[in-house]
Amino acid sequence: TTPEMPCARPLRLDTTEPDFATRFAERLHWSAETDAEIEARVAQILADVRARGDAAVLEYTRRFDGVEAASVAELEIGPQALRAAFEAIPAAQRDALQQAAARIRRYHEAQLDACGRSWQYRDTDGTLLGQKVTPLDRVGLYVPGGKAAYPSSVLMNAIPAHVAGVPEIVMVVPTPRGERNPLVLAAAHVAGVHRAFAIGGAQAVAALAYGTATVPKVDKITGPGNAYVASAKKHVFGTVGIDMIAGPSEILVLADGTTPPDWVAMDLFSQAEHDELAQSILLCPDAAYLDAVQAAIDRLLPTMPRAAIIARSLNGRGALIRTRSMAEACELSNRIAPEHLEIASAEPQRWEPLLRHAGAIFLGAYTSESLGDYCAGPNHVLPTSGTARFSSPLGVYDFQKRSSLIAVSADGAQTLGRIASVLAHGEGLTAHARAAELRLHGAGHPDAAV
Ligand code: HSO
Ligand code: ZN
Repeated sequence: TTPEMPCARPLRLDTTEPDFATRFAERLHWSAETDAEIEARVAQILADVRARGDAAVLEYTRRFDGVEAASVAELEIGPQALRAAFEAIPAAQRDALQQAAARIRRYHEAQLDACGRSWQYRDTDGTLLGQKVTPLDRVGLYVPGGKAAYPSSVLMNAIPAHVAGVPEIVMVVPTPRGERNPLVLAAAHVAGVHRAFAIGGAQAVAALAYGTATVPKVDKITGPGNAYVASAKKHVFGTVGIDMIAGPSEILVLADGTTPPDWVAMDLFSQAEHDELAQSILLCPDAAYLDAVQAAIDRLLPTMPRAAIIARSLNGRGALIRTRSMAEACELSNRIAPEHLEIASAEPQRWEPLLRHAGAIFLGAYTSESLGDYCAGPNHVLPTSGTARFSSPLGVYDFQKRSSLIAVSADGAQTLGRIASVLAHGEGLTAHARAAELRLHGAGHPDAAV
């Protein structure tokens, strides 16, 4: 007997139905439930690593990953080992990694030029104002182990850090039973990771956040992870910076019916195959086109190795929605603020100006999200669960910080001093007022008669 082939029937909705709003809201709903038990265990691991450093990291690594080591130093994967991993993978994979890395680097260099540089201007009285942009000193990159390990995510996290000028990128990756993922190590080599450790989980996050004798303390931790890692990152936030805590991945396709239905079906699958909680939504004004995509889903699903996950994702969270028009589809998309937004249209440029909230916008039938996931150049770490309303893709700016620069001239101190003095008196802060007034000509200047 062959195992039963799953079938995928995303919810069919129509914006003209009276109960559309409710049914749509139900389908969108997702909440990051925090599991109290996970929180408690993570808090304990963090405290333990903070108190006992390497010894605690070793113990948890033995317990959770089944890796025996005499010291954390033994768990370091040196630059030679990263290079060796790169050299051992097939040439086609080496090439693909390098070409993807070059494109991702180029994109993030453009980002650095456009919005990652220091700037300043001068008032007419000579006062200089500006902002100085500097890279973080050291960042930690968390890479999940096992099935969830994506070499492409190593590139997407490490390259912007590198382009930002971060001098030390420290990667941690769990190696359950000592199994190292060669592609992850090869990607680390290509992306310019400086140090790597075969540790993971909350204990690795703690080691990076607090530092141990062997693992250096970093200033920020980025990268995806399971519930324990997410909880650990939330806990250490404040001690170090963190990137966003991502929810399940999502794609929204806006279709005008001109893209082959198979292409759209496969793009919905490619999101769904990540995770049964992933969300794939198609919006189109043409009901016959939605039928054609459903037919493509039915025909293509049995050919997919991950059919079971795809089916669970599409049945549980997917939707094919008929809208009154493309304009209405754009409005709906803005309300969702999807992580990935494909405009599967013959005139993507016509709709793009209407689309305000999305992590990444993919224009035209040829722009599959998949190309963006790996190698187009933009980052694939994107805001999920509607957070694209207020946040942005991971970028060079996440590995930089800004300092204000102020250099007041003697003339400038006259104008600014009078303003500051008035406001300081208004706030009842006399030292502030005096500090400004002392610098007024004829007041407290060392050359002036008192
Ligand atoms: N779509 C994922 C990224 C990814 N896809 C990695 C394949 N590998 C989240 O943007
Ligand atoms: Zn993907």
